[in-house]
Amino acid sequence: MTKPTSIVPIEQPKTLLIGIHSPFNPIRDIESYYQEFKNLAASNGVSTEHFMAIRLRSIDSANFLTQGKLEDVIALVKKEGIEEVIFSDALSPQQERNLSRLLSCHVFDRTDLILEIFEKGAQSAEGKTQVALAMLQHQKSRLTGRGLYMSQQGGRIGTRGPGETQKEKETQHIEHLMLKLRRDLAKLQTVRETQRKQRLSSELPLMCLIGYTNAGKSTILNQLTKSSVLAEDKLFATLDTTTRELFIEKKKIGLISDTVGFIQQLPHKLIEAFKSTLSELQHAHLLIQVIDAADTNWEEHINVVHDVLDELGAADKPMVYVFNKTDKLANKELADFSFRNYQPHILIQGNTPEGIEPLKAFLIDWEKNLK
Ligand SMILES: Nc1nc2c(ncn2[C@@H]2O[C@H](COP(=O)(O)OP(=O)(O)OP(=O)(O)O)[C@@H](O)[C@H]2O)c(=O)[nH]1
Ligand SMILES: [Mg+2]
Repeated sequence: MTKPTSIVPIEQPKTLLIGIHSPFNPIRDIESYYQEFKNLAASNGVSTEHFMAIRLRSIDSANFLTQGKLEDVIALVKKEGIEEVIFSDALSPQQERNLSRLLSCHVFDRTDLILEIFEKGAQSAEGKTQVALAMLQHQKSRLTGRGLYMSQQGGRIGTRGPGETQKEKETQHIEHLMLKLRRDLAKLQTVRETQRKQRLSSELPLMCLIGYTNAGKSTILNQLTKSSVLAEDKLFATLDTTTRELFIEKKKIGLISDTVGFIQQLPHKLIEAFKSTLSELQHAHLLIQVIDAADTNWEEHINVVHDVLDELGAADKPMVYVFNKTDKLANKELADFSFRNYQPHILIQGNTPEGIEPLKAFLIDWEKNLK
């Protein structure tokens, strides 16, 4: 995946995507999980031509794949001349290293894939710093364990061989860089905090569009505020928070923010890193959770969003569930029945002026009742 930047176009390596179905990943609709994984790869410019689905009954702690499956993958990698393999799930640093050696090619996991999308897509100084911090944290965790292997080369186990020293040096270097980035981030956060205070002093209610990636948040922001925030059929199209004034029928309702989307198994490092961007949520008067109603995993997506909100300390905020993309539903009434546990909720089609009307009506009522 990671390529050095160069003006000469570099040919993409031949990549094999491996979709994992295991007891540790209890996904209801595995096909849609695989599709999401392929979308993650495609959003990163990785070809999805070579895909292999693997069902595991157990996970091998050292190599992730059990022996038989490992042999299947080795054979395919040889036969197709595969140069890099990406797994749909997270691998431990040791599993990633062992697989890399056994398959004789680069091995990446879901976290690498997501981090790289974020790295390529971050626009603002804050976004870029946050991603750089998350990447360094990831790199640091990848050093763990290597020390023992390296020091065994240097002498008896238990002695501090040259490997350990090398690892310490690298760790120190990374920690030094991380410290610098944290300082930069703190400065940027001060600016954000000042802007927020100015906004709060205006006493306008703040609404935040939140939800799973690709649910349609930016489309809705654009439709409501006639903006032109990037909205596309790509995972993590939005990485920075955008705030706009919201007028409905010429009445100023408040401020509305579009935020970065969530995804299942969102690397913890990224949640940590994006806490400052997402701090907007903690100040929101209303969370507008956008859900792709046509995605068979919609309920799991809601659970993912709730887990992340918990982690961000924003789980108790008033929320409206906005089921979007109703034009893609075969039976709207039946679907509405399955959404009944999520209240209050509305159904919309965010990409047309008529389709967004129920959300406008809801927000007008909500604003009236605020007083
Ligand atoms: N059919 C249909 N497509 C929609 C609707 N709303 C949004 N889309 C499409 O869904 C895709 C994702 O929309 P975005 O607005 O970028 O989604 P997002 O939630 O902002 O995604 P991230 O920023 O990646 O988290 C785009 O291709 C939109 O055109 C809708 O109501 N119906
Ligand atoms: Mg978006």
